[in-house]
Amino acid sequence: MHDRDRPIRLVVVRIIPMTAARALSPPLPPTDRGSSLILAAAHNTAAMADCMQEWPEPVVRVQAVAESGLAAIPGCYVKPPRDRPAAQHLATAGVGGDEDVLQEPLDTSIPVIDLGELVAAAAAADEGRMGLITEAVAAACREWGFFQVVNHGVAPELMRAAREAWRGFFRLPITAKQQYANLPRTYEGYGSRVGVRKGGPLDWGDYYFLHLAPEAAKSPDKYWPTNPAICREVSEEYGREVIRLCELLMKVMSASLGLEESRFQEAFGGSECGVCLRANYYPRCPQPDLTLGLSAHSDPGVLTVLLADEHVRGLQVRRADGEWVTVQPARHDAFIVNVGDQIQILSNSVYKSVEHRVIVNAREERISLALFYNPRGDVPIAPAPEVVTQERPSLYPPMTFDEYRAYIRKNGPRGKAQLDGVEQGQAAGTPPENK
Ligand SMILES: O=C(O)CCC(=O)C(=O)O
Repeated sequence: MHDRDRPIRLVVVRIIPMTAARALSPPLPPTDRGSSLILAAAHNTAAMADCMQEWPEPVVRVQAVAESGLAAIPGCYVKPPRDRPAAQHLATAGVGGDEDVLQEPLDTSIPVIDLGELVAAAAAADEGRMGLITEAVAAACREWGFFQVVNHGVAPELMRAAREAWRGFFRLPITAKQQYANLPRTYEGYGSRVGVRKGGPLDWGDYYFLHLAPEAAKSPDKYWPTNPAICREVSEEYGREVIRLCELLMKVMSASLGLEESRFQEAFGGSECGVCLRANYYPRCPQPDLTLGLSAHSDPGVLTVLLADEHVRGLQVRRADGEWVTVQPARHDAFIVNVGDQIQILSNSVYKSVEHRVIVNAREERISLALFYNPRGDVPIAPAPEVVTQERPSLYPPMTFDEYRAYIRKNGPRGKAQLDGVEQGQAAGTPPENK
């Protein structure tokens, strides 16, 4: 392991807010392990700010590699054998009509939850209807960390329009998209990598990342594409509607854990929660057996609402037994919802965020829209006192999302390493690779 890789873990293991860490002076004795880690974290945060100004090497668009006609993918996209998709998954991830999409055996499908009655009750301000589905949601969150929702209140036409607007963007010539090229400091814009480690492995996908909320974080004029013309307007409306769905899901998930309906929202920053959209584009790949569209990761935020491609499968979820399962969208207008790391922290690991990844396809490109509902950046998140008991003591120290997310932004997707690193009682500072 190179020295340049080591600071990663120190950013993750801090125990007090970074603002306080910055104020610490002079250095404490070297025997004070906690304090020296905090100082190291502060130092590394500054170092990280520097290294996150620019990408470490020229960014190559995956679309350009795919369109170059190479028969073999460049080595930077080749995954170690243990991370490659199994042959039978590639065979079932093909393209197909509706019958094909609906043919997978039910026992490998993540649960599908019908929100119809709840959405109607919410529209009629009929409180107290939550009990209708809390059990199903609790079971899905415990067993899978993933579920699909149908009849969720977001219009199918809007979903289709959002997909098509972003498909339109990715189909533009690369030169037309370059003006939106992103930088690692905010990630906003058109990107082709996550993580700033020089020579680090790359995934077979391009993306577009933008902030939808809070209002102060949004910069449509600076960061949102104007081509296709519909993209801004549709993204705005899509964001508004899916955020509403997230707020409903927060209530249901909070109630499903036996907490007040408003508990999650309050804990994660009330009306100041952050929301981002990541439109993913996975071009055709000549060697899908060697690579991934997106490496295994759990989502750092609260929850994610994914609109998957209506024709091409690709999302895989790691089941409790360690097997990868290809997700079968229940319908073209279904959303796939997953528990993020912050719910794992707040629930003291009763609900767990689950690793997922994306496999790619030799015959078809694939598109997906992931909307990430995140905590307000500066609110320390820790297990809710209601779920901490003597038998189940708190597993996580408080940490703000801004600090937490820095790990992923620097390192890119690495399974659940960022969460494993913050569990109380673990050897603080031990790099995930060495565990
Ligand atoms: O493309 C997909 O199906 C999943 C995307 C995803 O996991 C992400 O953007 O974090």
